[in-house]
Amino acid sequence: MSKQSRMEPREREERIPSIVGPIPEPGGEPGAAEPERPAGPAKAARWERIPVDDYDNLVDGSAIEGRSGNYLFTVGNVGSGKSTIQSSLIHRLWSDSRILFEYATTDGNPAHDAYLNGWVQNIGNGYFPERTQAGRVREFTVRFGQSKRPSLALSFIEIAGEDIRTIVPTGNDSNGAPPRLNEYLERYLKEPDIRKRFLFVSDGSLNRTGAQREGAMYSEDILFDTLLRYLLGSSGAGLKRVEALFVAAKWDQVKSDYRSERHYFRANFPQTFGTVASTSRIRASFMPFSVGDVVVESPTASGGSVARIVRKDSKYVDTLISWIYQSFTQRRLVGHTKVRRTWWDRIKAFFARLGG
Ligand SMILES: Nc1nc2c(ncn2[C@@H]2O[C@H](COP(=O)(O)OP(=O)(O)OP(=O)(O)O)[C@@H](O)[C@H]2O)c(=O)[nH]1
Ligand SMILES: [Mg+2]
Repeated sequence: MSKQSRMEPREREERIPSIVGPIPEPGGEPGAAEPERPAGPAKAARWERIPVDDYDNLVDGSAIEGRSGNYLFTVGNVGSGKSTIQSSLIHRLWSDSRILFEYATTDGNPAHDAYLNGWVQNIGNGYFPERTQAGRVREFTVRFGQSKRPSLALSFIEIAGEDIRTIVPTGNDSNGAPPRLNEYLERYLKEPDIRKRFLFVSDGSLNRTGAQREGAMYSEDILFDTLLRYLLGSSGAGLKRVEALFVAAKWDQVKSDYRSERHYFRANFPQTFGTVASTSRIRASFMPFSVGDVVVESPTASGGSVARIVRKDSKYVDTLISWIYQSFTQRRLVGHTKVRRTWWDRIKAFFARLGG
């Protein structure tokens, strides 16, 4: 991919059907000033959120079989932060001048690029993505790399937590059918020519130490453990190996409760940890993630409150980019940190030495 193949901002802008403001310039420091807002009273100057959820680019299930390529599957509970991580990823790839980046969706539907433009624009203006609606699956492909590094075509799936957590038995599954993931997701996971990597997203705000944690405690652990068993099991996706990055999301809210992300995962994921440690078929890394500084603005016109990103922090998303790129290409992006063997990997090596 040459420098010339990078889409110019103007070209990207023209693809947006209902744009309400300029797209952040590529190369601008995230967290630094986003596009200048027009003068005038604060209320009038505020950019609207682009309603990308209305765009017509849903997976209809007719073309999943036979797919190939590099796919990142982001899983986690409802509201854990999956879409925020994915849109931060696209925003950062888009705006980091050290990276060559382009949209590479193959089916020619302009709504795909418009959707990603909407994400870039929304997060650039401090808006979190809308919560993903259950039953609506979207697929995207982007391509990124550097002039002296291979270009990575990366596909990913946007799916709601509701469609993932159905894998966990509830005890109320009265019809006798085993609990299942969203059907489309299952079909992607069973495609043999798709190279798969996984982000397991944990909601840090539910794992704050203290009283309110009790209700949620270990439910993510059960979800993650069930998913890992599904991915590896012969009655599930039947994968030979699982390469996963466990992400402690909303780290800004929880970091003062734990000495490190290592302590976070050790405290909250005993069952998942046991499964990871007991097999050499899972390669696990882990990291904290935060979009940056978040304020809750209230009340809104509807009486609720809304969270806004007031300063973006690129260090977490850069680590994520490093992991994705290294994991798929075995190469390192220039200027990005090297992803080291993690604590979980080391523990596994220790168990392996014991003959476990
Ligand atoms: N403080 C803080 N809040 C966050 C962060 N990421 C997400 N949130 C909050 O969590 C909410 C849910 O995040 P989403 O990214 O929509 O979560 P999701 O996993 O995609 O949710 P579903 O699509 O409903 O499954 C956001 O609207 C924010 O209010 C973060 O890094 N820091
Ligand atoms: Mg979502």
